[in-house]
Amino acid sequence: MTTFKTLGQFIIEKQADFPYAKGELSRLLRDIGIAAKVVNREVNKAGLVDILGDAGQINVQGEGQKKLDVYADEQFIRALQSGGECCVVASEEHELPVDIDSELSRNAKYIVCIDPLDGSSNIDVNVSVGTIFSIYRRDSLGGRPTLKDILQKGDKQVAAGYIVYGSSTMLVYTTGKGVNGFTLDPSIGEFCLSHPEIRVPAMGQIYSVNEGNYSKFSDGVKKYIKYCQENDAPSQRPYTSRYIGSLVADIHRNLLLGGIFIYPATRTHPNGKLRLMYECNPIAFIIEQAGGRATDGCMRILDIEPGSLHQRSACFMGSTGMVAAIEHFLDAERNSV
Ligand code: P6P
Repeated sequence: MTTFKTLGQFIIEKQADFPYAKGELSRLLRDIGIAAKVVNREVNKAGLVDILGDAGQINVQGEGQKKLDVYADEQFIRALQSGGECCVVASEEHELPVDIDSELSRNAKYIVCIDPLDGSSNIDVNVSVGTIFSIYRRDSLGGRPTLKDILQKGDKQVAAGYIVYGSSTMLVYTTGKGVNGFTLDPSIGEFCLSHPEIRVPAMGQIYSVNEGNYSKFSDGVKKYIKYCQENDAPSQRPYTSRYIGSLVADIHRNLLLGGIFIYPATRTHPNGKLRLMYECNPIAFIIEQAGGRATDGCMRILDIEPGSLHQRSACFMGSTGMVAAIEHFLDAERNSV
């Protein structure tokens, strides 16, 4: 039986893990939790009000922006502006960083990279969507933060998390001392600790990949998929393919049950599709903190040196044993060239 504890109580309690903490990161996480509740309210009633459909704009990714994309982006930026603990936001919805230059945040030391509403193509068909965030401490002192402050390796994250707006709404995050999950109780409007100390099983039987791209995959990825289709998992049960097309939903399932999420380089996405700064890095941080593994097929995702804000990366993330298995096929492919 998990002790009743709200996200706010948990954040304050865990602040003791950081002897020099002055509460800024705690307040920043609180601000993100507040925005998550506001976005959740709109996601939950998306079908009832005219907030579905395209916002008629195209984002930096060249993707049609859904109204909820724009709304979520506005709500998280607004919460971070009013909270005063963040100096700049790098958002999937903005080509350039959004400078949070206000009296309140003048000396803020945290940077937030965020995908305000991931999986938004699923909004209109009522499939789970999510928010993904990554928090860094700025390196530079004084003046406005620079792009160099933002483009830090994933290994330098001070915190990362996601919100999954699904059958229930959950916030899962890490500050580098394990992973904890909180479920929103709408009756009291609080995220409550529901999944303490999440650990991803070392092996699983679920593989998540868009097999519609099969013809565009490398031989190594094809060999892994074929292996899963023709063999039983170590549990002596057949491997299972599960793919929702919403990163947060696919990762959340594999985090809890064990499994691997695969978005490899393909002919149409030679560097992978998912963005390093606000999708791969935060998820990789969470997966590693839960005892799993996250690589781009060659190296640890958290060791990738970012070159640009919206750069993409291949990713193989989840149960250690399953990521190691696909790396075996990828290594064999590289060595056969
Ligand atoms: P595909 C959603 O657009 C997203 O960024 C992730 O949430 C998801 O995992 C991926 O793209 C799905 O991509 O090419 O399989 O539709």
